[in-house]
Amino acid sequence: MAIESVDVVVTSPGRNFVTAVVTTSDGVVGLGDATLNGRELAVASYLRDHVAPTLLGRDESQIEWIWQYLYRSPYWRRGPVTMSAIAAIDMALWDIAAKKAGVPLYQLLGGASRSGLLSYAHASGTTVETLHEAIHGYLEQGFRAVRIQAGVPGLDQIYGVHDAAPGGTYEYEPAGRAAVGEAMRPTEETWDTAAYLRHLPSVFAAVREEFGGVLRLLHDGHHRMSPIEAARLARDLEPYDPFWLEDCTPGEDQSVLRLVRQHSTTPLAIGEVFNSVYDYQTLITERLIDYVRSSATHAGGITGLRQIMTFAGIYGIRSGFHGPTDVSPVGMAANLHLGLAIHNFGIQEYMPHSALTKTVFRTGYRFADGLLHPGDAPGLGVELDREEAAKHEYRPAYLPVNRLRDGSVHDW
Ligand code: CS2
Ligand code: MG
Repeated sequence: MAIESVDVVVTSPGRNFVTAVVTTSDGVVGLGDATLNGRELAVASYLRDHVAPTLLGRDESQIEWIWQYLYRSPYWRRGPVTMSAIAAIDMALWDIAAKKAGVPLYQLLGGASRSGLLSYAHASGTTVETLHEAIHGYLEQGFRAVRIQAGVPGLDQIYGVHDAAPGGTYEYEPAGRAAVGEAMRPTEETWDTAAYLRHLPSVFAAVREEFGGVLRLLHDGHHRMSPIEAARLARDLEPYDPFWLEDCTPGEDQSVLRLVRQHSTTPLAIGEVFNSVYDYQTLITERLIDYVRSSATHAGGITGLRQIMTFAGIYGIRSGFHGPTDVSPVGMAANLHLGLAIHNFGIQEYMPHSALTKTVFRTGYRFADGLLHPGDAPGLGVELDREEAAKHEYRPAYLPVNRLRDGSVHDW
């Protein structure tokens, strides 16, 4: 059989998503996530203008060959736009292969290595009190692990820190959005690393005091620290037994993690902005991290992410796949199938999509008792309702920009 069409669906049910829809000559449809937060249309064009025409008529069962073709043939390699586009095609081809076999995708990846995937939720609060409320809310939902982010005295608004909305819902959407057809500029937030470093250990202390020692606590540093600042925070959090400290420094310079390692035993997670196994080369071979944060969506699909996890497995490094709302339900399902199959699964981030998003993407994965499972429908187990998708036009949306008090642009 052969690839008959490759469509690209851009939809915005509450936030933007880009989906590749691959259809075969015998009528099987596969879905792939190509959502790159804030740069969605660049990937949509890459797929429509440069990838789709080269795939028509090719044998859709040659998943590895097509991955290598898309990776090696354009001359330009890697980067988030290219790798998200490759990811979408790769996921769609795996979806098709599993649908044709009549099995959930994890069965083609070696079968289940476990019964479910330990997942963590995003708990945050502008104060320690509201943070505690959020954690209590997630514990009631069954979570056994939470990422904790908190307000810092003297800073107005911090990315990823929100109090529960009226009615007690903890869902939030981090990107600001314009109206359909309107331009927008990202909002700017003021950041102060010294104030953050002074405050955060007291937040961990308060949470341990309230919730005891068993609950798994994670924290995301959003690439904001210098190497020595990161080393200090990793050391200061150690008494509170964090599950991990994520993105403590910007990811580009892998060697700086050596310094952080010298000063603490806090487990480290990095990689949500990485796109390929080469981004991890030093980190993995020198065991500078404990968890791989990539998602199938931004690391070349199931094929790309599996390469990373096979390499990481040799060094005892485990997965902590990126699962924010900007990874679409299709990308999330890809993470779950791979996570269920690999031996070196660690934990899965779970930021549930809104009810509106789920009217466009019908998902089969389930959450119970702290664990996610991809479900047992053939393929990825996600359906795209194209009629519903067409009702939600693309709207420009950007993450906020981080600036220091003097106005200079800061890492995040
Ligand atoms: C965050 C994300 O989930 C995380 O760990 O870092 O919210 C991230 O900021 C967004 O996915 C960026 O697109
Ligand atoms: Mg993160």
